[in-house]
Amino acid sequence: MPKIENAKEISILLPSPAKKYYRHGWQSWSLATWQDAEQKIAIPKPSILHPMQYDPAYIHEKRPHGSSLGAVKMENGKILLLGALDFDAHVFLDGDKLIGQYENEAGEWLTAECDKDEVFNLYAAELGKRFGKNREVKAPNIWCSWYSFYTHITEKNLSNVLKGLDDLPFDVFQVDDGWQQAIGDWIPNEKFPSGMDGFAAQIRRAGRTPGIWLAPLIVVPSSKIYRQHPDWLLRDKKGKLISAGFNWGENLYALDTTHPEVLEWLSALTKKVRSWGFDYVKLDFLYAGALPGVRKTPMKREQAYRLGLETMRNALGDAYLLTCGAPIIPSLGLCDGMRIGPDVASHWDNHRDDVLLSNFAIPGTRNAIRTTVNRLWLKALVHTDPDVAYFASARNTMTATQEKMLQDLALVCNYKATSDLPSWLRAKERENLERFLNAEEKKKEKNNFSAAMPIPQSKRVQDKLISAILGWAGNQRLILRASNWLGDKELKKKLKKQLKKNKNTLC
Ligand code: 9PG
Repeated sequence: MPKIENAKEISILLPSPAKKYYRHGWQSWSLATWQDAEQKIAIPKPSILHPMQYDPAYIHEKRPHGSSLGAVKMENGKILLLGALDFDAHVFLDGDKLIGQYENEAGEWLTAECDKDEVFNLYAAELGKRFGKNREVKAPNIWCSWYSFYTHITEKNLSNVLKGLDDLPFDVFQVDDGWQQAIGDWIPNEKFPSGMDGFAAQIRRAGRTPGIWLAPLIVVPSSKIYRQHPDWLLRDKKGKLISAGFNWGENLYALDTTHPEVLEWLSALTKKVRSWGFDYVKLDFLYAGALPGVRKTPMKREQAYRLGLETMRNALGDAYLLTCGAPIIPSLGLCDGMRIGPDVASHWDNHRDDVLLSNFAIPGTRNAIRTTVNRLWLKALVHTDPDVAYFASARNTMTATQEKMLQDLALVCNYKATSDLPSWLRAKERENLERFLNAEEKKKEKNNFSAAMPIPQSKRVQDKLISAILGWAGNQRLILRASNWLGDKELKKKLKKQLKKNKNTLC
């Protein structure tokens, strides 16, 4: 029988030895996996990315552990789950014990033991009672600009895509990262001369729902908001800024969502985006709101995050809200969809990221499938976004089987999106995409995702050495900036070439 009790710390003696441990990563991109009870998963590298990929408070924990919940497959064949029903909780496998800890005050814990995965459904039901569920609307079919153009979007190239989608059954046309002046300054840049209201109107005229990306809880030093409001930023006890990671060649910092002015600003920002005409909003890098730090109004860090999210949810009215890079449990009930894994990429895996950096939150299709499959129990509460699927096979390095596995996962999630440009698709691939967009939901049991599940590890001494060097290099801002710049240059060149080729046709 499931049991609910209130405690700051709870310790459960396992009735039978642990074989596998369900490790639940904190936010969308953090690893969720069934690991061997004895397995040591190395600390991911580089450490500069820790705040944006994992819960930095537990990064050095040696025991198998996870955020909010943990579960054990035991030798007797049963599964025992320990799940928090409140904020700021962590679970550890400690030999023959499953230990749950809240960071500050006591809170509720669910303990359940079943023959099968049913324990996850019991946990989801209790979460639903406390945090609520999404609204009962079907997830839309989405064209998203990220995985083809990355930040190199312009009004012109996106309007070409809009035309090229023609009669493909997409509901939403979502503008991703690249439209804004800076991370923190959510004003259209010169690449969108009609403004975002103008572009949203264009999307609507084409018969699609306008969608947009924002990362409202982070700021970069080059933004105006960073310079104008130093008192809005999350700091430590000594007043030093808390790092929210490193991206776009810059340090990332977090807004303090307990600051009344920040809440007002978040509300005004999301209302502005709505007034531009966007009915689908992807809020990204949300973990920043729940990082450990000293807040203006002291409260649990995940509760502080939820306050920020709730403020935005209210301001968004009936818009579809997709959360991304989001702490999983504290986002429930406030969003319609949630990214439940890291980013996909046009490759399956990457030796550097998997073996040398032990980083399973870095974009890559196998990483995305692994974590998403292990979070499918969330389907009872929210639309589960597995990220985009690929169809233009000449544009990615995956095998047909790998491409198909990602497409099938989208059908299991019943959340369908792509970034492939219509001009990339051969006739057969376009047909395939159309069939996919019209397809019914698939059952998880009827699919085999096992090829994506293992956690690659290497015992080779050379790998250990290279790993140490790479870990060091990955923390050097100059190297990160240079690689960001080189990657950007390469992408720009590719896109230019392609635009030239398609000059008279559609992009
Ligand atoms: C826009 C992108 C897209 C994408 C989001 C997010 O940890 N990482 O290295 C990491 C890199 C990129 C990233 C997330 C994490 O992408 O998930 O869909 O919107 O931002 O910048």
